[in-house]
Amino acid sequence: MNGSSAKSTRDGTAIVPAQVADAINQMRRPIAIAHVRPDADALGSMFSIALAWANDAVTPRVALPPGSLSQRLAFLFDMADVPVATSEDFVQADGFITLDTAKQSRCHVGTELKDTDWRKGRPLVNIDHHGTNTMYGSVDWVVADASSTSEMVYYLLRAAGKEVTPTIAALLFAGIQTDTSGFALPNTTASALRAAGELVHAGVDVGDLGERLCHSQSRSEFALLRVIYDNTKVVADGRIAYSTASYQEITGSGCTAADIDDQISVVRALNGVQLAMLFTEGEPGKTRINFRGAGEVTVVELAGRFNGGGHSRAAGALVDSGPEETVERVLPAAIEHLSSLSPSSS
Ligand SMILES: [Mn+2]
Repeated sequence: MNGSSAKSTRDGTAIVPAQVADAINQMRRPIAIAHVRPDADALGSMFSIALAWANDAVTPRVALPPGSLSQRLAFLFDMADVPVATSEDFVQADGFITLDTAKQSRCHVGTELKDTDWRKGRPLVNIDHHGTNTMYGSVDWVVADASSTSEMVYYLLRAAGKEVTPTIAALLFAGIQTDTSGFALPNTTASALRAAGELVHAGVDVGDLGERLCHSQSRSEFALLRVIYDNTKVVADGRIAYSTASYQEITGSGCTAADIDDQISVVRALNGVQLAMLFTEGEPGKTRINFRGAGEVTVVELAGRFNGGGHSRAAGALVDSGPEETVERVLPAAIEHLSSLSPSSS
């Protein structure tokens, strides 16, 4: 199955190709890797793989360069308590498992290794749910219809006969819950809900996890949201909304690039908005664009015009310009994209 995606159906995540567990089972010193600016799905799936495969003979590590964790998600790392890969571990590793990461250049291996050939021909199992995945693994398991990589990992653990401990269950549930925006997006399939239900059965404290994920905003995150509300603009007869946060505004709120996560939901929540965008300058002169589409409006093509990618209705891109200049370039493209999809009736 090298270089080819597993056949998927709308509810097909539970069909796990045997090659995936077989390839991981051959590793003794694997490193699990997720994407830069890891979200709960990236962290939950990465930590769970490392925990599930650890035993006396197998010593998995996770790639978690300094500064990776947002304030909000740091508790997932504390909960998992997994060993972090050192540069020596990258030398010693006999394989890699990448999670939730659409292309190899997005792998979060740290600045030291980023531009090197850290993989050095070793086996790499690529587990992901991004339709834009470039199939860069020696084994690729990509299910674009899966709600989350965490959902896929749940079915993988089940197929591989691994124990789903209460800790693993909580980590995977966090990934499914956040990637479905609290079971509220169209990717909330029966398969996702079944996985979530079985994870609750395995010991998730749903109330506690929800409290930590949804009701534990720091004052600095709150201050950043105020900026994003303030900067929101609505154009194209109310069909496009966007907001910005400059580097000064982000740091002025007491936040860092790691805290830019789901703030796009502020803009996306406006009634009538079909295409939402958020422009955040996490480091000076570099702007991350989050795109969200509602209903029939897909955004992955639009993100692709700026070298980005993702899911059909949730995508992102990173460009080398400040937010104002980026808005000037992207907004006309967004307006054109929307009118090509659904010509305005006016
Ligand atoms: Mn994901």
